Amino acid sequence: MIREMRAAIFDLDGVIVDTAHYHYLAWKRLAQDLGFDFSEAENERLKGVSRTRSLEILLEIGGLTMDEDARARAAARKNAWYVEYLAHLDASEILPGAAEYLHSLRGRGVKTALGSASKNAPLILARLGLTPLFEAIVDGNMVSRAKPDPEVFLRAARQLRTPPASCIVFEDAEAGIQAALRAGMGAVGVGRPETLKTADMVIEGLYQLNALLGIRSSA
Ligand code: B16
Ligand code: MG
Repeated sequence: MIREMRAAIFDLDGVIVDTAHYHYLAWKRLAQDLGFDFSEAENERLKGVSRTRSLEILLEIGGLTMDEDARARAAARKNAWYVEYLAHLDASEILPGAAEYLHSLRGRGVKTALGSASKNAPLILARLGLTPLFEAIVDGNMVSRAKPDPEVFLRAARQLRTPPASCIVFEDAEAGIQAALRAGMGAVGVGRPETLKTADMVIEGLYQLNALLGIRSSA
């Protein structure tokens, strides 16, 4: 289906910046504190998933159960470590071509929004110096239903005053692709076609779109 892109909605982790590694370090630290190891391969299961659900998966991997209070405390400890790691984040960690692609969209009058599960998204955008490139920011603090529910992307479209059919979502997680499709939006997968099977198209990174448009990408 060919559609006019009047608005572009971006996931954060895995599309604009690779914060997955910092999430991994913080979850691994929690796992070790709880007495089990947590591998990078297992961390793949947490990508794009909310903090609460990530903890449930981690506990399942460690074969542990916790009551609600203990889970809330564990998630808060993990987040404190994660935020500590984010203190060192800077613009050099923006994924190749992301900033240039956002600039080019704005230059062509395409509206831009962020649609991320992360409650730390505003902090991350500020550290990367990217906040001014988004007209709307919808993050994990503003939604009650996680991807694959379309809530996050529908809210972003509403804030941009753009009908869903004129929005394209850029996402690295299959749950996010599902959310975009359920919202009635176009879905561009960022990553590998094997893992993003239902996307309308898949690219390796935003730098590829710059190449098509003749724009030079950083890094
Ligand atoms: P936080 P995205 C997601 O970001 C991450 O991919 C996922 O690993 C993380 O658990 C989730 O945000 C929640 O993050 O703990 O910072 O609220 O890919 O939706 O931009
Ligand atoms: Mg992501």
